[in-house]
Amino acid sequence: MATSYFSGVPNRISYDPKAKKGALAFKQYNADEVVEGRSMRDWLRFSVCYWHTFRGTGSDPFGPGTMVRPWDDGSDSVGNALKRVDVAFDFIDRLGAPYYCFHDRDVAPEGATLAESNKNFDTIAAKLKEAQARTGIKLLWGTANLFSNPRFMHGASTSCNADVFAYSAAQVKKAIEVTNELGGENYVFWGGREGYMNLFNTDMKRELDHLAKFMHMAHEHAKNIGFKGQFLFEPKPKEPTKHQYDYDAAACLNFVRANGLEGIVKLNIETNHATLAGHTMMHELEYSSIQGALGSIDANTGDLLLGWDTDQFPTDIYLTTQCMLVIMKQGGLAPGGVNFDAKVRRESFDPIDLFHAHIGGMDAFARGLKIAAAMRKDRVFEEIVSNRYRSYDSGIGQKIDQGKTNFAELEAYILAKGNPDPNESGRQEQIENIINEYL
Ligand code: XLS
Ligand code: NI
Ligand code: NI
Repeated sequence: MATSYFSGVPNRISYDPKAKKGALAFKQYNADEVVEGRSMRDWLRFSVCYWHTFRGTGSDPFGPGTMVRPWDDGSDSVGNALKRVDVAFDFIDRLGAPYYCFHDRDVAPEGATLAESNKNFDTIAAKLKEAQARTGIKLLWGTANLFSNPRFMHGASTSCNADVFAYSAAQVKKAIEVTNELGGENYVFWGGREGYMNLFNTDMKRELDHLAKFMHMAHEHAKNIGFKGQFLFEPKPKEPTKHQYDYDAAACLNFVRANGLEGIVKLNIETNHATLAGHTMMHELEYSSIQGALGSIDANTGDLLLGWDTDQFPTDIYLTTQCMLVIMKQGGLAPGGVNFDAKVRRESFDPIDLFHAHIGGMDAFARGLKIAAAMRKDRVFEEIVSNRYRSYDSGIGQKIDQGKTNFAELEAYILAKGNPDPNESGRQEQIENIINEYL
């Protein structure tokens, strides 16, 4: 159902590499084009996020919102929320993105009580369900906003206030149920304020224990209602708290293992969060992937000159190529996807900017996909890497790899040999040049 708010935008953004520069057309993303035996649509599984795209106002710590959104009356009424669903689905449909994501409170207004909030959520969910059926757009993941309301000032499941823990459980219970009702393929836990501001007033052990209990109860409830979606933790090191417990992939996976959540929770890795943690996106992806825990990604990028989570749209082909190399190596992300947890900048206030932003992000990822596929076809890194570790393919190296040696044998080996074989160059500059030949 086309609304009147995007006049001048085609009903469906097309793949048209010859369109003029800056046109509302994809130059790289051709949904049906097959890359390594799979369509681009299926490799990339793009998702539009409701919070930034339909609720973002452009406010920042220094000033109020700037966005011009003629369909939105600015109120937190159910009527306004219902109207927003029509506009959101019109937008996503024109874009041709197969998925969307939301927090409970993005789509439906919070009421005076939890019962009222749940009622609002049900009203909007019915409309979302109808819009999904009409357009074929699907829910990649749902989540709960456990950080905006002042009740969450000390955290949600890690709050010092047991009633807030209970409230959070009730809210997540409902959010999982609605996600299930809408056929959501995943459910995300981003620990909004699960962390601390001050260690002197914090019982860290107790808080982490509560977080683990919360996750087990969430899993139990999901099982009870037959929710088949994947649970995902979204690591972030700081902001809003000074130290979030889900700091990075390593901290999350340690928590998962320490609390018997293996096989229950995977990770949703976000670029800007990786940067804030002092990692590259590629590091976080690789680190989770090698442990079978890379479930989905929040595709955005930070600004290295601004210290916060600016959540800009990804346009850097080098970055998207790195992402796709790791994603392709593990055979894709499904049931996860590439969610644009990204917002237009405050100065880009027109509705049309939302299209330019998403088209740019989708094209950047499509181009990254094609570049990664070309590199994989030539087996560039595969050969470099296997050659680099070839000393482990036979002899003493093979014994080490197979766990068939010990310190005494290794000592005898090296004493007899005198010195290790000489090292070889890492050839980093050459590798960087090779990468540029593909870009
Ligand atoms: C905030 C997070 C958030 C999650 C969903 O920094 O990225 O938007 O993706 O709660
Ligand atoms: Ni995110
Ligand atoms: Ni973020």
